[in-house]
Amino acid sequence: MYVMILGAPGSGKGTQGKLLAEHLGIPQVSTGDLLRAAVRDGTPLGRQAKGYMDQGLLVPDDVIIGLIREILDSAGARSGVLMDGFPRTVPQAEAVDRLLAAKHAKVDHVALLEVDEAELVKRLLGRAAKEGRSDDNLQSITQRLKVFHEQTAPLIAYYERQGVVRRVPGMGDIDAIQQRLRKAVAA
Ligand code: B4P
Repeated sequence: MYVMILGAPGSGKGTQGKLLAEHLGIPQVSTGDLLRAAVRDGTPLGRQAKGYMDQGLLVPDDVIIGLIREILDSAGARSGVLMDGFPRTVPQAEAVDRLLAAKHAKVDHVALLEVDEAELVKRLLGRAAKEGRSDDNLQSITQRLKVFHEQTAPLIAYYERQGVVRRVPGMGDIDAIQQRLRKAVAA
């Protein structure tokens, strides 16, 4: 099963994705986590990505598509993956479709977490206070929300044409949201 969690920064992709992947028995893969690990380890990928991430910009598609290919070709991904934070642009989505088609697979569900903008900012500033992630500051958060509306939101129409979008209200209690998500991908 190939499931994608789509939502604005702070919508709960990472939080909910982890729980949903455990429930479905498939690995959760987050491009954000992989990029942050690469930055921490000072790899060539990390050195390329850091400036974009800190400014709240997307890392260029050609870099990410190589990473997505590695993820989908990995042994752990054979029976499915929960995609957290990717694809984030239409070219990335087209690449995912091509790579899955080569395995006679497709994206089964796109769970769209819907959260008010004021709540998104509140959550990310809350995480900044706790974890100090370098892109959780007001300037970068504002930029990430703009990037979401301009570059990632068009994916909703892209996947609606495939009939796989499941809209899930993402406000409120983490467990309640998880129950809604489980129902949405079981339908
Ligand atoms: P990501 O790591 O994907 O970061 P994110 O959008 O901020 O979401 P995240 O999953 O971390 O947070 P969540 O909503 O779960 O990307 C970071 C950067 O990496 C991007 O800006 C970009 O530069 C780069 N990147 C990643 N993937 C890319 C791609 N495919 N292409 C190009 N560039 C890419 O949680 C946020 C906070 O809310 C947490 O503190 C959490 O505890 C809290 N929270 C969650 N649910 C809650 C709830 N129900 N109530 C209260 N708080 C809640």
